[in-house]
Amino acid sequence: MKNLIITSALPYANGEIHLGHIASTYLPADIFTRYWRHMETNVYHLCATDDFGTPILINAEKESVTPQQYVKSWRDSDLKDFRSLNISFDYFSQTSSEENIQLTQEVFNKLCKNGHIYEKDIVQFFCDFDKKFLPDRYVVGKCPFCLSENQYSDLCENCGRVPDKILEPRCRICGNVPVKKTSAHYFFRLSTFAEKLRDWLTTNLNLQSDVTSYVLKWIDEGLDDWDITRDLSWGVPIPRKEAKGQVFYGWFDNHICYISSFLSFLKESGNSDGKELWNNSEIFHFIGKDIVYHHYLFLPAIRMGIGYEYKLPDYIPTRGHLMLSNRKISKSRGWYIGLRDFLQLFPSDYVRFYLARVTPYSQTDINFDWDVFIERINNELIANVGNFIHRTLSFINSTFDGFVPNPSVYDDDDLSVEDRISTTPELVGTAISNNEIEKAMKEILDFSSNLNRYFQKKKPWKERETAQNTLYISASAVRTLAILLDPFIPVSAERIWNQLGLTGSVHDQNWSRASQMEMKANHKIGEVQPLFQKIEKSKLNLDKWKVD
Ligand code: B3M
Ligand code: ZN
Repeated sequence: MKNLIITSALPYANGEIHLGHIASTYLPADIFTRYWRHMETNVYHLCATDDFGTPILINAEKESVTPQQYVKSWRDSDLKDFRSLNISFDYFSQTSSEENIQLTQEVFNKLCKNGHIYEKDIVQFFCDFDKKFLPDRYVVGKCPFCLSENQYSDLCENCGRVPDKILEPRCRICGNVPVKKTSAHYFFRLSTFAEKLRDWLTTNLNLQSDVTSYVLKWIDEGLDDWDITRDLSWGVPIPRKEAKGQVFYGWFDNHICYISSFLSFLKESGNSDGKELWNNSEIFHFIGKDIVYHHYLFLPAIRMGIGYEYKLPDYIPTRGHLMLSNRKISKSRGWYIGLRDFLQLFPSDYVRFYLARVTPYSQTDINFDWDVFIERINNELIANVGNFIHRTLSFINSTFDGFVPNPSVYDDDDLSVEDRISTTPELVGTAISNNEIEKAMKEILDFSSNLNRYFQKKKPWKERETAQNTLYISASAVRTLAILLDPFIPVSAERIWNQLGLTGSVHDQNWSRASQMEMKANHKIGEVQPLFQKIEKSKLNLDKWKVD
């Protein structure tokens, strides 16, 4: 059986999950995972919290808790949020786990042995006022590549590059100009992997070409070696006597957690040969476009550096940022939609439906617009899909006492619907497996529109003779819809399944059976209820998110 390992980028244990994370990463990964669970495959959807780093330490200090307590509370909160949106992880670990610490140190030792690490004294920013070394995000300044102001020293959000030497530095905590201090650091020789990376990027045709083309440009410009040491107490300790008080940079250990969580998960399920299974699986790392550099260069180079002991990703599905009413999301300015707030107003399936409907498989930014959201829920999810299902099931109740009628000889209209039932599941499945979730959603909506037209044309409330065929076929189509919708809106799909009075769970149905008309004549359907409720904008309080 085919094995798929699917990872979603690890959220920092340092703030709430918002719709931006969901749209670019967790929802696409979850739809993909849920689809593959309907196919005969072993699927493992893994994630973890990203626990280490200066921001987390500083925030824990501010709240007078230990960093362990701090990350635990965010981990609990993230898990709760993911569950409320029905993101179905098989395993949710954390980068500060014993297993990850151990594997990270092991990887470092192997890299040293293979000659990919060297030591160098570096001069670092130190804030005399805060009495701290100021790594990464704690120094802001001007990007040396694109000259954009107010960028972090480890990632320019304007051009996406990792600036080695930020211009006009300032301490982000207090705003003072930091002083410089020297300490010995370990460096990973990323530069020596340029050709191997170029090779991999150009021969792995599963990668999205719009991404690889700019990553290749970065290689052409020259790659800098990576400083993987931080003078900090909160992180994976560097396993060297002389590095006492130093830890690894979070981006050294966090992606190793993809592997360590898989190994832990398997071990807990009684399988100790995780490495072999990893290497016999297709590997997918789902990410947002802001962490392309780390996943297309750093991560593969480290796996190469330890002798390909764990295979490289086959796919790195990468998607754009979510905009809110066409403006960039900014947590500090409060311009974002927290998942928890959103789910207080709407059922989880509404956000899943909408984001799946508008999220392309590309770098293009995704826009969240309230009017479009309301329109799509009301007109597509409810007036199209919900309407067909509800009218079919209500009609069976009112006219056939809740029993699926017995069909007779089909006419051309019936045959054409039968044909759509047999072909649509494959179209939808292929689109999902190509990661084109918005295309898959359009196929389903198209199928459903067609079903509404069929029902309308056959007028079963008038045409008593053909009504039995119409309702038998429509009930079968509802069953097909339940399976097709399951990866996207799992709660509603299960409700449809129950309203059809079918046994078992829709989540356990084989995808190929969606293309068969398996409703039995004389089958008694379940209790019928409207699936969705229209959104009435006037009754919503959206003040919090008003565009000014
Ligand atoms: N924790 C989140 C981010 O930079 C970061 C991802 C790690 S994935 C290995 O968006
Ligand atoms: Zn820049």
